[in-house]
Amino acid sequence: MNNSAPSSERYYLTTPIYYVNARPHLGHAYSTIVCDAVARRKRALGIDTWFLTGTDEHGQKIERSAEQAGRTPAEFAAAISGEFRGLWERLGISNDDFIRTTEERHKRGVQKLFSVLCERGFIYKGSYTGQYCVSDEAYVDGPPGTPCPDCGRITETVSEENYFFKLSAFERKLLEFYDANPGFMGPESTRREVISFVRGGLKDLSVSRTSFSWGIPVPGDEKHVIYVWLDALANYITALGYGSDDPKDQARFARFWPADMHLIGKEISRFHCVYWPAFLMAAGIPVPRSVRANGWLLFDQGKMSKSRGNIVRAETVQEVLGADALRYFLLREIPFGQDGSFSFDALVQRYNGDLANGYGNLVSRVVNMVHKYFGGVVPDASALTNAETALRESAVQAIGAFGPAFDELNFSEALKSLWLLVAETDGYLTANAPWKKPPERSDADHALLQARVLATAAEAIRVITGLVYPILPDSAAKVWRQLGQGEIADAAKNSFLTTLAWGGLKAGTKFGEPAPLFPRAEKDAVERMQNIEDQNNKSVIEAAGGKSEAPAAATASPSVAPTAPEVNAEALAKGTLTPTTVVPVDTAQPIATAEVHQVPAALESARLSTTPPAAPAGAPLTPATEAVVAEPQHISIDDFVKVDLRVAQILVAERVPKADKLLRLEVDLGYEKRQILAGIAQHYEPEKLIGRKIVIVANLAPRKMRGLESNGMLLAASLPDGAPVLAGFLEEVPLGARLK
Ligand code: ME8
Repeated sequence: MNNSAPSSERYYLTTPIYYVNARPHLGHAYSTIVCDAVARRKRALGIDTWFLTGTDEHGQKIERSAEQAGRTPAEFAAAISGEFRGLWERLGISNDDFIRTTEERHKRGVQKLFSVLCERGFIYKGSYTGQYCVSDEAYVDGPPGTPCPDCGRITETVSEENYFFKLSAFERKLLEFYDANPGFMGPESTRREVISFVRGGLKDLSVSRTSFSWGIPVPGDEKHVIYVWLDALANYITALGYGSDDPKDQARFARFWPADMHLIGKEISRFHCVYWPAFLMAAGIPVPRSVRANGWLLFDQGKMSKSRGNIVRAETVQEVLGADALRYFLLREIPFGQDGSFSFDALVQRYNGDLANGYGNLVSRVVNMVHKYFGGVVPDASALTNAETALRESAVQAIGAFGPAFDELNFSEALKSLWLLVAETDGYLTANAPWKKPPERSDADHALLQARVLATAAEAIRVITGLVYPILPDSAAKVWRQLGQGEIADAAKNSFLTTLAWGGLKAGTKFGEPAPLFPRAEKDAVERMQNIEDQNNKSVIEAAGGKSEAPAAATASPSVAPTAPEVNAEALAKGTLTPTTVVPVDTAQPIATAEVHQVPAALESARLSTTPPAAPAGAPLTPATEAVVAEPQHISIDDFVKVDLRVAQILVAERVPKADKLLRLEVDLGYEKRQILAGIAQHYEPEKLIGRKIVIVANLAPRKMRGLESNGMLLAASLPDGAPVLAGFLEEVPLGARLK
């Protein structure tokens, strides 16, 4: 099946295309940096490389995010896609193409793929009633109310007439394929999971939707849009030119397909290792050569993700320590394929230890001494001793070990072994101390030693720098210049890694000027990064008019995943919050709110929740009190509309074991059902709540409490004693109605 140009001649690699429902964070940067490092090494090995990334812009999730932000899906997608593109430029990512699934070239290719699947008899029309997770854009087996196995959100029941893909016909074929191609997917845990999923049986897959329109229409039946995963996966071929009549596109497709590696996060293995090869087999297109799944970057104990709100932005690290520091940390710290924790402390520790004090310091010492003792010209290293031979052997070993480890994506091992060479070179330098002339050594002997030691150490640095270039491209470029080697990007174009060997640094080479590489991070570096993140979060919160845990879709206006006010627990405990403060009910704290009929006022006061109260705790809610509290900290109407207040009906209400204050509610918004946790258990009997219509903040970032996810918060007035009174309506209101 894989019969195009062999990998030794060309290499095509891809990142996932990222959803545009929120701004990029370190998790996205991680996968993209891995691909960038691989692409750079391949190019420097003289391999014709094509590196693709892009954004996934269709589907119900994006349509809803756009609606919540008060934008059209197209505007919303363009803004966030721009954020991704801008970040990759800023980080110096060397992608050859960036595909947006809203582009015409993609639409054309997807429609062609769909038509080919129809023509070849793998698509038929049927009807589907089942569960769907909008967040993961995935079908889920189980009865109504089943939570999504991936994200835990309550699935929605969809009942539609759909087109189906005959996935069931590929069960055996896929298993045979995995068997015949053991290198197709990795790491081993992914391989095992995928195989057991397929062995569990494959059902036909619904590949169109009719209940929303933000997608690519099914050719000839435009009320259907193509299932977002079929649409998204096809980016890997449409970006190359699949579906185009232009001979240039056709040539690119013929040259680079099948892909050598789809690099993905482990949670989307099923789509890449099951659906994607099945679609391709059905269409008669070669399947990719490999899929590799990175583990998750964890932060504050959980997967870093926009929905959890526990993100760190790559820009923050870049601003304080530089992009190379981030690349080094991610690739050195996390054994590829495993989950790994990110923390500012660990980052700074690695930066100072390995880069500032390690490699950076070594380069600076040697380059400065070559300038000081030899006028910046590499001396002739004659009369070598055992020490030079030993260092040379270590370098030769490093050259031999680094490539295979890197090519297996064992970046951490590759770097670890290369840093042994850094340490050895450092030790060699210290042992020979070319800066110190003992009195018994003649000037001539000392000059010989200096020449030998500095030329040898500089050569070791050249080897280290050449090898590490794909991981530290900016720093390697600086060192290459300082070593008088010119532009490393040009060297990469000339495939310098194919000939990197000991002995390349010639005597007489003129060094460039010394320049700082990795200035030591001072004690405040962690704090500075935290402050930048806090500042960023604060601006999100201010934009949303409250306190939030969900900074994901930060400041740029269209990207804001609107947030809602949250309890100021400390103030509450001290009894310092006034009754006009809106607080979430999901925090198991007393609730307070202004009258719900005046939602803007409620929100306004939420914004005030962090301001010192003017009224004593428990003071009766009077207009006068409100007037004092309501100092003129106004939010604009634009801020207000970001908060999506909706009418919902309680379907299920039950106590949460071992949590006195919490109720677990399942609520129906008309357009979807979801789970909310509310801190009202001491004031409401669960059974009496069933059927009741309430008001919820529908676009609050999900959060976990007692292991359960809460998707929104309900609004209630807080009586002076802290008892909540749920907001409701005197007239009939339809489910899902928006309060505005
Ligand atoms: O899934 N740790 O897009 P997405 C490691 N559009 N990697 C992470 C990460 C984390 N905490 N968070 C995100 C989609 N990633 C689909 C893909 S492809 C045809 C369609 C990375 O925006 C990782 O690569 O949710 C993960 O698979 C991807 O971002 C998910 O991005």
